[in-house]
Amino acid sequence: MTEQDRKTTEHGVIVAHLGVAVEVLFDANRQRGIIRVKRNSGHVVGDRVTVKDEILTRLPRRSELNRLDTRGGRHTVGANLDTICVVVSCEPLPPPGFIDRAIVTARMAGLQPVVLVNKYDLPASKQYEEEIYSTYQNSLPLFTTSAISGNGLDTIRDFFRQGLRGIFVGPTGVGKSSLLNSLCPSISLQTGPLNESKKRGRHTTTVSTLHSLEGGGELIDSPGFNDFGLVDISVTDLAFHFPGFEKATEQPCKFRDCLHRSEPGCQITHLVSEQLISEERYITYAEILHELEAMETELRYREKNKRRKK
Ligand SMILES: Nc1nc2c(ncn2[C@@H]2O[C@H](COP(=O)(O)OP(=O)(O)O)[C@@H](O)[C@H]2O)c(=O)[nH]1
Ligand SMILES: [Mg+2]
Repeated sequence: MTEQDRKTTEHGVIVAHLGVAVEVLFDANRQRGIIRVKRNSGHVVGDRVTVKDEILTRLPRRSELNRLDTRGGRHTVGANLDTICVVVSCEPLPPPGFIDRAIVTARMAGLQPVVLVNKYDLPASKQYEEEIYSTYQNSLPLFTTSAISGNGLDTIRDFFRQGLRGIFVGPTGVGKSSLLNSLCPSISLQTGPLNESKKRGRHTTTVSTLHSLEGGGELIDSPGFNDFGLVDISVTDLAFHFPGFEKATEQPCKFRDCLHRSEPGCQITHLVSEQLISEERYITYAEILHELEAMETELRYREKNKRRKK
C-alpha cells in the first residue's frame, strides 16, 4: 500500500445492510456513509471493511454465524461476533428445537450463547421461564427481561459492558427490536404488534443493524426467523455441543464415532439411565440427530446426481 493509498483508504464496520448498499461506520471520524454493493455480495453486518474510491473490500472475519433456511439456503447472519442472545418469549413460543439449534450453532462457531426470556411482565412468562431454567440452567447464562417495564435490562447492559459484540436471534414477535430500543434510547427501531388470532409476530424488521450500547458493547438486531437449520455440523459434533450433555464430555464414550443410540460403552445413554441427563434432553437430541442424518443423506444424493450429470 502506498502512502497515498493509506491516506485515502478508510477503515470501518458495516452497521446496516440495505440490499444493494451497506451503511459503514468509519473508524477515524465516526461518520456514516452508504456504499453501493452488489445484491448477494456476501457482506453482512459486523464485517470490517476498507473503502477506497467508493469500492468496498471486506476484511477477514474472526467469527461468523450461519444458518440454513427450510429450503436449504445458507445465510450468514452476522460477523465478528462474541456472543449470541437467543431471545424467546411465552408468546409467541419458539418452534421446537430452535433454542438447541441456536446454541449448537453458537458453540460450533466459538461464540458464547445466552438465552434471554423476554416479556417477563406477562403472567404466562413465569411458568415458561421455569421450564427454560430447568432445561438450560447448567448449560449457559440465562436472563429474564421486559422491554416494556425495563426489568432485567441492567443485567444485559452489565453483560455487554466487557466490550462484547452480540446478536439477538429469535422468532419474529419475541421483542428483539423493542429490547434494543429500550437498551439504546437514541434509536427507534420499528416494532410490530402480534397477529391477534395466530399470536405470531409480524415481520417488521427487514434489515440487520448494529448498535453501540452506552456502557460498552454492541448488539445486532436481526429480522426474525423460525428456521435455524444447522450448517457444517457433523452428526458427531452435535452431541459434543448439545446443551445438557456437558457432563458427558468429562469421560469419553468407548467409540469415538458414538452417536449415543445403543452403542456399548456410551457415556450419554449411561447418564440418561442414571437420570443425570434428562429424558427430555435426550429425546430432543435424538430428533435433531435424525434430521441431521436425513440432511447428510440428501446432500450425498444431490452430490452424486451432480457428478452423474457431468
Ligand atoms: N408484554 C410485552 N410485550 C412486548 C415486550 N417486548 C416486546 N413486546 C411486544 O411484542 C411485539 C413484537 O415486538 P418486536 O420488538 O417488534 O419483536 P421482534 O420481531 O422480535 O423485533 C410488539 O407488540 C411489542 O410491543 C415485553 O417485554 N413485554
Ligand atoms: Mg424486530
